[in-house]
Amino acid sequence: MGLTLAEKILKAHLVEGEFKKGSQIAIRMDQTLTQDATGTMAYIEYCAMGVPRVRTEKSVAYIDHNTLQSGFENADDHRFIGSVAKKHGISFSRPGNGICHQIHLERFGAPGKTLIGSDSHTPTGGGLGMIAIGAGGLDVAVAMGGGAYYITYPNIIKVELKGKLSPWVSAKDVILEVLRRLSVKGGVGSIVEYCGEGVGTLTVPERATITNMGAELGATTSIFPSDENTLAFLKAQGREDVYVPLSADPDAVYDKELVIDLSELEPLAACPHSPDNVKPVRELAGMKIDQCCIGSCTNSSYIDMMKVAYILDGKTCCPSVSLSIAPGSKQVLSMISQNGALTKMIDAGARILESACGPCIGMGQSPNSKGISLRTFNRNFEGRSGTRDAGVYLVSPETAAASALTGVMTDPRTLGDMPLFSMPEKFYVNDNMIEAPAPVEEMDSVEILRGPNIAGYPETKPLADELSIPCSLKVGDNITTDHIMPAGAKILPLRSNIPEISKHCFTVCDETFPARAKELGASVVVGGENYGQGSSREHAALAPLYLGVKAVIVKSFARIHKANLINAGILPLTFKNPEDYGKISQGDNVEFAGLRDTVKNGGEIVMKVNGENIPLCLDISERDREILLAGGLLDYTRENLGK
Ligand code: MIC
Ligand code: SF4
Repeated sequence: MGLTLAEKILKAHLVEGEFKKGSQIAIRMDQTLTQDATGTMAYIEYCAMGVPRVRTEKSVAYIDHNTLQSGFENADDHRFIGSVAKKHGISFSRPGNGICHQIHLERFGAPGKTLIGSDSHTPTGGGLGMIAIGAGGLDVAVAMGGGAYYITYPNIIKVELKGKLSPWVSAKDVILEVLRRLSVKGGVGSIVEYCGEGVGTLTVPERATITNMGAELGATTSIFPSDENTLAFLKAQGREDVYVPLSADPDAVYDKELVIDLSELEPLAACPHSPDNVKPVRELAGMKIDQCCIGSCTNSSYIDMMKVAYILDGKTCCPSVSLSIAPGSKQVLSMISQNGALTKMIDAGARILESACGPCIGMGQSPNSKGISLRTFNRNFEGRSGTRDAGVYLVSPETAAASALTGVMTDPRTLGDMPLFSMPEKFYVNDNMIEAPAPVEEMDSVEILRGPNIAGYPETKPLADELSIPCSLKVGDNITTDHIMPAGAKILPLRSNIPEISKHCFTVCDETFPARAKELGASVVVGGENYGQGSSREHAALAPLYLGVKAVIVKSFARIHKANLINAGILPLTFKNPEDYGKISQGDNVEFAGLRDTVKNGGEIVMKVNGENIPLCLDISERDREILLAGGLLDYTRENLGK
């Protein structure tokens, strides 16, 4: 039986486990990436492990999230990360160099390699034919130390692309169509593998837009074959030496198949407040808008920017619309400045932002009250923009630029003929903002620069055998990590300080939660389906850990968040009978007995609430059981390094 492309790469990197569906496998990671909002914690954890130099082929630390320096905190974090990178063998991408995923695609990604990143959009690298997975900082720290990454052998979903995109329809519309069909839960436990004749019509940056937003499907990762377009991209980046052709075997077997005819697609938009709430732009046309934001790791490539500049050329954006543009990297910004495209944007009235995440993570550019914002980003969760009652629509750069001119949602197909936008034969390469690590003989003399806002890892304890504690919070379905641990300009600077950031935990749902949980000392949280979807931020587990949350009991979990809970030593439990969700209320006391034994040996966990026994499942691997017993991955790793 043939193998899928994903299976081929996983097999070549297998270090432990049986290569069969449902079993846990350990994968060697060739590369790692971190960004600054998750990076400080990841490097605090890495340092706690005591491995002097990273054991990967390539590790890169990017600064791209917390670039709004309205106090000393973010700048201190940048310096800390830079110094750790220099000491321990990690390349350091300085602030201003651009968004981690865009740069990694340009300068470091390579077909056939594995990459783990402390950011959920790490699968962007799948556009180059690599297995690129988002994870919590601690998993990335372990990978930097040479440890494997553990996943459940995934299902493989085949998406066959046919035909060719029509003018003004773009890669964003492809992934929005996949989201429309599969939903934000449709990719859980799966790798999405693209194939078919339509693949050859898409450039690497377009493929990367599609794999990037595979994160919104809940997928483990997404991947495209490596073909002549991959070679052309790598050649244009001066990196053709890393090219290898890769594709699935013709007789590969998939768990699920989907066919998308590219020529039938039309411009789409994900409506508030979920990336899978997708409608044709045509149906929304004429809706008054207040803001357009173009950029993010999804849509900030050179070609995206060239399309936008073409649409804006010689025009002025509508007086009632604020248009901001953040080119994805210094490479993209330099190129559009050299060829005059940037001038066209500036002339049209665009507000040019630094090459960074910016508004995507609520770092500025929050919309006006009840504002309608069109964004080329990947997430439109409630409140993420920084304005609680804003309505965010996720659209392609073409739709955003066309709408910025008219002031209403506009189908870009009304723009007339579309010229050919082709990938440059040579990208402008200048890696001067990527600092090399110190040579081995000098690393001891590199001092780690730690600012006063950088606190340590929260205290952990081995798993208790018995618990009798209250439910401090009950929430509903599709709770995102932006609900659990909000981001934005005010809260992000606290990412290195768990005691401080925990004061904002769950405040989107209930402002009184942090104080209540802290006072209770120990409690459980109850939730519905797809709990913890969205980002990889381990702070959504570390803040609850700090506040004394011992178990999270839900109908189902999103992958990265469940792993982060285990890493933090918090029990991730699911209701055996989903209707039991109704039997527990906030404030109820819950009791567990003989926990250590059941966690160790498997079997049903019983929770006693209101005199009734409620059966719960703990669907995790042997290793995860050991991690929970030890009190989290850091303790487990220390114990095992000791051995
Ligand atoms: C996001 O898009 O939500 C982030 C900010 O990039 C996160 C990481 C973080 O919270 O720092 C992600 O996607 O993992
Ligand atoms: Fe940055 Fe937004 Fe991409 Fe997250 S999704 S890495 S915040 S640009």
